[in-house]
Amino acid sequence: MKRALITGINGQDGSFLAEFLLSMNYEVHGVIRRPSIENSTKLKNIGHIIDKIKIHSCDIENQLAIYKLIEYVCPDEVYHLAAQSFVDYSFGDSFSLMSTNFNPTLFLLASINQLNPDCKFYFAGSSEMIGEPEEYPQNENSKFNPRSLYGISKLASYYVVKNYREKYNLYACTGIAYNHESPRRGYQFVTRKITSGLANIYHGKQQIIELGNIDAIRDWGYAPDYVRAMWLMLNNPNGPNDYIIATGIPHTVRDFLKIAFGSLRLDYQEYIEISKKFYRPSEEIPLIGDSSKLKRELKWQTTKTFDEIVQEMVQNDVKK
Ligand code: G4F
Repeated sequence: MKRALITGINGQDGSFLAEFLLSMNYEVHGVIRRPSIENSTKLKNIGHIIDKIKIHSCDIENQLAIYKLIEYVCPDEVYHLAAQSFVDYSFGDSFSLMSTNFNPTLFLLASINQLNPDCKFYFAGSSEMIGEPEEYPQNENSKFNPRSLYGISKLASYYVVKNYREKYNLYACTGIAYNHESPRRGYQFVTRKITSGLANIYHGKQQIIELGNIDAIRDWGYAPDYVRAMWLMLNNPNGPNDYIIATGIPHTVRDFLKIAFGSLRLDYQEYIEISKKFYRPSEEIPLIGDSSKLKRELKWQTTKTFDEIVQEMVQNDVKK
């Protein structure tokens, strides 16, 4: 039986990945911060599988704690998903963001290299590493040009992963994932903000949703498809490599609104207010990914269309 360790196991991706690995007969270990363990409402994404997985309380910003964890669990595969993942284009709390998003990657790789060099390592990279693209769609050779500290922190980790792969021969790789959604998406991201706001409107608990630029374009996929890509990357017969994970299909926030509100026979225009406070720096070329390498080499496929993802999220929030 293979043993996997997931950082960020109670997040959207971590919880889907844990379910997927259990279905593949893995022994699944997850890392959670102590405050999350003590606050059971924060374990909502993994509550239904909590008896089937092993949870470790660990501060991943502490190098010694990471070292001991790798020594204790001795995993075959590590999926490093934990991060402060909301993209803030101000450079507000820069030090804590770097400490959360960059240091643990280095601590994990250094520990694996020393204790367990046969362990495979996945790092959750992001389209924010490409940031402000020069071409459309973007592929694995596109230029990196991050424009947020979040993107910089992910790019710094990407280079550490690449270095450990090239210098120490570790099986370490980065998935450059574009936006991916599900009913487990955090409430601050635009898709969940819309579906949870819509559910409140539908039940008479809210009047409007305040949004930023609804003509912003994104490449939105389905989170369970993206965790399958992570596993495929760690079980690649050709060895470790970096891949773009994306649908390649552009949609606006307005498209999302139309489908979401339309599914409840409502007109979104009556329920939204545009607020400059949610505006981001303008984007001339949208972040849309070309995942043909992943499809060609690892036979990855998507299972849900944009419409189906929106409908699933709306139905889930209305029911809740
Ligand atoms: O949902 P978002 O906040 O996601 P964003 O910034 O694209 O980041 C997500 O995807 C990245 C790439 O995969 C990840 F790296 C990152 O961790 C995260 O998962 O915003 C999506 C779009 C943006 O263009 C934004 O300008 O929605 C637009 N938007 C319009 N109104 C809004 C709003 N975004 C938010 N969060 N709130 C609004 O009111």
